[in-house]
Amino acid sequence: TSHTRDGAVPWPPEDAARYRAKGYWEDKPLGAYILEAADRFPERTALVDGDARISYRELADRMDAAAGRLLDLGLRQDDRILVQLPNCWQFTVLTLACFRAGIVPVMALPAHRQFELSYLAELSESRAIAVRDTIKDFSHQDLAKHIAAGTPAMSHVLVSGRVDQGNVDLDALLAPGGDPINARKQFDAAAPAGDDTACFLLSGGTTGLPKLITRTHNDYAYNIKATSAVTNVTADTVYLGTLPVSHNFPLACPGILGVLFAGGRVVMLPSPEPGKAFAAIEREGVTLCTAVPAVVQRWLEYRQETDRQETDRQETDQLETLEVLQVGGSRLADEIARKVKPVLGATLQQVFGMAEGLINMTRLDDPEDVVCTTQGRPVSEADEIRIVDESGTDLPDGVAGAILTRGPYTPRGYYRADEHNARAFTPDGWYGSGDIVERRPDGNLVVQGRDKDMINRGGEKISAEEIESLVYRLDAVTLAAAVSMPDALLGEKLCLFVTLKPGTALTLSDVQESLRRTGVAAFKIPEKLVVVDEIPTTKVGKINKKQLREEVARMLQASG
Ligand code: J2J
Repeated sequence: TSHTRDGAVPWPPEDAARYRAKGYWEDKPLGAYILEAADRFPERTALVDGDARISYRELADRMDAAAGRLLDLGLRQDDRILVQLPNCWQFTVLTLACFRAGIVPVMALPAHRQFELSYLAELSESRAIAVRDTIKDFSHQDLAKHIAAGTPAMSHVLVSGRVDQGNVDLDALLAPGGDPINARKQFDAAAPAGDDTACFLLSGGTTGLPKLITRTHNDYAYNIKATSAVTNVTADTVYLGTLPVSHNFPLACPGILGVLFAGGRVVMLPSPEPGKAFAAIEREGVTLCTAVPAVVQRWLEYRQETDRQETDRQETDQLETLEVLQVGGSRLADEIARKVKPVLGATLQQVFGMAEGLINMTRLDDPEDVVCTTQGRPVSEADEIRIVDESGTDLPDGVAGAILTRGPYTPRGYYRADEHNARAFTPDGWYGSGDIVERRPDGNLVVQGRDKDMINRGGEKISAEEIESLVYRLDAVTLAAAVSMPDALLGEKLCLFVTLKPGTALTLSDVQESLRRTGVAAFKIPEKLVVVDEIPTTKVGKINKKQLREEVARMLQASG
């Protein structure tokens, strides 16, 4: 594989040429799509966040003005900004301004802490970090200052809210500018190329720390267009973004960006709490929303509860406008899937996607059996899929195996990760996601499991290896194994098995406290600890995680 100078892995030239010839890649930067929408619908509302309402004209104005101010700070094309913002209009405007200026946002999660942020800042050589001052009493501003102090390349801390001296006022940076026409000319002339990196997404993490995924303007634009077509996004679409929007799913599948490309309206909400989400759906006339299965379950329960209380449903149907509910990120149980239409009144669209590229979706007009029991099929005719056994031999339809994929929006390697790339990609560029999938004769995929060492906690991915390596910092621990345990709401939670040095003891709160001190995102902290005399191994001497998963499942069942 060849590498560009900055560590991103390009597509081979013959594939790139084919993707261009077919029109998948338009060599148009992401910001240009937004400006086209703004030209068509200047008066329409683009973005809603609480009391803030931003029209397309204002969005375009803010985008270019902010891009100019980023350059004024001394940032240049291909410089990176570590972005850690909650769901708010500032996230969207900053992301668009970065696209416009060719500056690359690194999509960190609000849940990340010192451990993840310092690693991401260093790997991406970020020159700036953007945060909200505080979220739920946690000072992201203090953490950001700390990260900046420890990252040689980082010279700017951008803060939305109460801004400490020495930091940059992000809200002011994102304000509309004085001369939109000139700003636009300037950025049109210096626009990033289609092959340039548009953003860094984070991998779900199968080994060690999360990898960075470089998404180019070309491939991400196509990702957005292809998913928008399948989900039928138009200028009349009203989208509610409730999942953390730095995730690929609510960002671009079709998500915020797809809806803004089309001239629709995006409503940003910081959490999917059903009371607030339903009220927002009613208030804004939301037509499309994205959820993980755990959120769907909460919505179903809430709805059934309020239905019992309301006698006159006609007048109080808060979800009347909701046409499509997209669900993915982890496996949606068939029996939950069957309730979506009858209880919420929206068409279910199952989505099996990954930040690494490939997106599968059920179609809006698929029969109920397909919608409720499969995770759909690729969104593009150019997505290539193979289902293979352990030796890499293709399997027939109906037999579950490991999924491999290639295509115009599935990059050929992680950023600066040669060693990992050699394992995650075949020599001819197929990406193995680690999911075990069955392809039905009708082409739809059913996710049966996975053979990667990851815990999927309600859609948030946790690398077992990452947690184990931190647990080994504890003196008492001789052997550690992080595995998933079943959870009724989240699907899976993290359970830690350990063996200890003779004469030592360890409690769950010891482990939790230690990880918290390390500054690890809260969702990665183990929720159960099992101290054992011996951890079982397989014939080849690896930890037998399957047996451990079964063991903890039995323990939970026995304890009711
Ligand atoms: C089972 N497992 C699933 C599903 C993802 C759209 C939707 C999801 C993601 C995402 C995304 C699943 N059933 N329906 O980026 O754009 C698991 C698989 C997969 C991994 C990818 C999008 N949908 N998964 O979840 O990068 O194991 O992307 O390989 O976070 O989530 O995780 P991530």
